[in-house]
Amino acid sequence: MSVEENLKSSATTDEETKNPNPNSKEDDEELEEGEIVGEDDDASSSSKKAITYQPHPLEHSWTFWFDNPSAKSKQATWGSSLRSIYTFATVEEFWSIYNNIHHPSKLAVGADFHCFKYKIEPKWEDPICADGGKWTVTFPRGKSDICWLYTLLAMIGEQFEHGDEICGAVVNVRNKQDKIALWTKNAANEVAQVSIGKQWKEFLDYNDTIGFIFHEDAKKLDRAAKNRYTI
Ligand code: MGP
Repeated sequence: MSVEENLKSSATTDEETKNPNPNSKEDDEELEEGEIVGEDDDASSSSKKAITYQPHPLEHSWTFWFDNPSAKSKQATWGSSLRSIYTFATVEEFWSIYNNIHHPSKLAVGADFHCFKYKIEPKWEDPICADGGKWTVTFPRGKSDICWLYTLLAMIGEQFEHGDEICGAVVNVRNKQDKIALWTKNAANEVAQVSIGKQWKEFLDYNDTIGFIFHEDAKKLDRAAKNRYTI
């Protein structure tokens, strides 16, 4: 089952969806999925109909962040134009935001769009990211939308064996290409990083070699930082 099918199916097969709404039906009466509360054979009761709603909580809350290219070009220090835009904690909240925002192919060149675990800032300076690093995949300009979605679904759907290692992901829209990077916590933990990188490539069906850069190297060496791991 694909990552996307997995997360979507969790919205319909979870036993929780069968729980009655405590506010509107007797505790010992089981509701069928999709049943309308208050519905019975008596047509006169139709005016009391209400639809059950049971959100599907994610393991973690996640925050979308955006760095606007025009504000970024005027900033004195890196990160000063970075803004958190929305935090979600359920499958339903994820789709409601995802379906109403621009995907990478529609973002302006220079934009950075991030999805990070709640309370982790998408910066080398964040204490949880500080000893971490990132895997990066690249795409021709405008061709990263599907892989961005699959990356989000794999993260929020907890598909990674070493999911605790994950901080978040960012898509960078640039002139020549789009880049998606997966940020992790403990760069020195090679076993965990390699496992994450391999699983990510499988989820994306991405066959080119990818590299892992330590943030510590990027801080010191900037563009000259070399991959510490490749797969
Ligand atoms: P970038 O936006 O990740 O890559 O970093 P871009 O724009 O595609 O450029 P390239 O270098 O990959 O070709 C661009 C620059 O922003 C970096 O070289 C750093 O100087 C700065 N920068 C990026 N990040 C993620 C950080 C960060 O977390 N903290 C700080 N202080 N600077 C950063």
